[in-house]
Amino acid sequence: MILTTPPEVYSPVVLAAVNDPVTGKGAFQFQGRDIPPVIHARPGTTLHVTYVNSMTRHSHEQCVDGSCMNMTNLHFHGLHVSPDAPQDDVISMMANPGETLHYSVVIPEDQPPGLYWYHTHPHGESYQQDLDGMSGAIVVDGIERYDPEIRNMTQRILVLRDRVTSKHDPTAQVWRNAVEVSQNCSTATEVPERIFTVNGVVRPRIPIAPKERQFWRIVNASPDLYADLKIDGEQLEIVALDGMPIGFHDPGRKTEFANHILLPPAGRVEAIVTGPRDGRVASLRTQCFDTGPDGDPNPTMVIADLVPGQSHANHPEIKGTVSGRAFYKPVPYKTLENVESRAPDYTVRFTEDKHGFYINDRKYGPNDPPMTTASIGSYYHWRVVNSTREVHPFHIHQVHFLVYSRNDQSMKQPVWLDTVNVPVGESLDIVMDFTDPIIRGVSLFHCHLLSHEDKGMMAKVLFK
Ligand SMILES: [Cu+2]
Repeated sequence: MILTTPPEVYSPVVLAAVNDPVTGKGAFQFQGRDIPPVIHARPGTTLHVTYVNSMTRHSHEQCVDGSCMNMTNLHFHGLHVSPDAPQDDVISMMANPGETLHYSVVIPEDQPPGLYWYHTHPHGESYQQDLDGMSGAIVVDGIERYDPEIRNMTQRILVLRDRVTSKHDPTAQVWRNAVEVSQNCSTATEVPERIFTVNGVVRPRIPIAPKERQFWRIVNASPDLYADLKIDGEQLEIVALDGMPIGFHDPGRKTEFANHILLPPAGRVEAIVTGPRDGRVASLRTQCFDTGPDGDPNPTMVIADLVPGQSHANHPEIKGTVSGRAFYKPVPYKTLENVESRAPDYTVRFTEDKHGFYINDRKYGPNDPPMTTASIGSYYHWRVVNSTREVHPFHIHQVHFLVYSRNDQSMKQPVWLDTVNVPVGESLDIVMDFTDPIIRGVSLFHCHLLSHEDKGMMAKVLFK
């Protein structure tokens, strides 16, 4: 199948959570179809989303504490917005079946333009809902101001999700063959059961003419698969990571070439892709990723094929361009040096045992007080330590952070992200940007392997 683009919409959006009548799986319904839209937002506007929980009272799916309860809500991943209701609040805003939530999310004028995403975030049920595909892309318009060449390119939005190919499913091997799943390639010992889909399709074809340059915006919406993306014989020219143009804090940095890019669950990359010059078919693949001895298998597979051809057939209709100049936020060198060189202001330690998953030895409880407090207006030095035998992607709501040191070794090219993989047994040092008063309130940080989050690897932070 040729890759298709989901419907693209602006505020206001009406979205319903439903269950598939046959499989019982959760799904997002938009304008009568089970295809989650790409939500566009312009900086400086308010995004209104009416979210109707039309799921059944009784679920056939299993969540952490038995049958899922089908409660749900929305998280606007990566947006620098308020954590208070009716905005990006996943603690007190919760809809049981039959209830409706009304979101009005103020997107700041200086929100980095790029690719974000929305997904459900009910503690204890996040994993199953995300695995079922209750997620979608958000585009904050205006990225072409950071690289004007993008204006004239075909844009593609690729939402990577999962298809479960369990051993009990007779078609499982067919699917695994279709995407050329490798044998297990890491120290994880279980048999791989997942394959990636793109906008709901297994291994779509993406038309691109020889030497044509297209702008691809990719979100890894899987609850637990890593995507170490590469294209046969071609480099990715990276424009933005986790929604933030790489020059956002450093106007001197434009685009950067990479042979591959690791997207942990929730990670995004926006890159210029060039069609193979000799007109051959190339594939977008994920490479083997070793999740550690206690991790899940994460084998190589083909995600999509680049095929020679004209691209306008599935051209997105909405351009999403914004007039005016690009906004930059350089952080003074002295400020960064000061924050980076002092002892950590806060340390996050991931641990696990057979009873659960923990941050600083505590399992998350919805009624817990904040585990830490931060003063708005400052940069903070946080250290994230992984004391387990598997990887964990660290994510904090409301802000981006600068990853500058790994195991006490300064990184050559520090990078701003909102979700970062923390390797087995390692530590990362990061600079948190808590400068914007818009984030005031109680927010969350957690592991973005959503089954870990459901089992307790999450904590609250109070921004005051
Ligand atoms: Cu984890």
